Amino acid sequence: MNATNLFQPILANLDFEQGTIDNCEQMIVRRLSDLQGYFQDDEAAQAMLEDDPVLYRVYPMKSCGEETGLLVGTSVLEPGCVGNEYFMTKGHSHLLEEAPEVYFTLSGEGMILTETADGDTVAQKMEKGTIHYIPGKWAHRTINTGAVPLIFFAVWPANAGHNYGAIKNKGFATLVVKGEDGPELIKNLNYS
Ligand code: PAN
Ligand code: ZN
Repeated sequence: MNATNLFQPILANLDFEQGTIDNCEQMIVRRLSDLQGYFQDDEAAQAMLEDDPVLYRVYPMKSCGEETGLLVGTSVLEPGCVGNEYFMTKGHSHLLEEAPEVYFTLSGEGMILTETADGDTVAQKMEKGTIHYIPGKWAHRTINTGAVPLIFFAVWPANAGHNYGAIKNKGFATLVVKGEDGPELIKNLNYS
């Protein structure tokens, strides 16, 4: 078969320190202003908006265009808090509900919250070397509970798509907050 009729293999390099991928489609930057309404302590969030810190960046590796293939990307989630809530990603489920995903933690410390539509939560600690298999239908969010960037590598189906609406509206049933002795999981009283 003629190789020119096939999707072409792609090569990229991952910088393990920075979490960047050089052959990157288009870096996504999420600042605090992109997550308005996501944190419980709105007063604290408003006060931080002047600086509008970067919460995370996503580096999607260039795709070969295979629609039923896989997408690959890294996420770099900065350390910090809004009130007592750690910096976190928006969180989403996949538009193609049954689409799963794998996260592989490269560095830093954090949590991955996976949650069903009914609010059943599974929280796992993320640290260098942990692999997280997220089955289809589970919404997922990552939280940086450490003092350095949380960097992880992700692989998901190219046709998965992202559904942010449900999480934006109702949040996650569980929150990860900074307690006296470190991260604590608490019930989200505003969860609807
Ligand atoms: C990840 C996430 C990334 C950013 O690549 O998209 O960590 O999180 P949000 O998309 O929730 O802002 C992934 O889960 N892709 O499917
Ligand atoms: Zn995902």
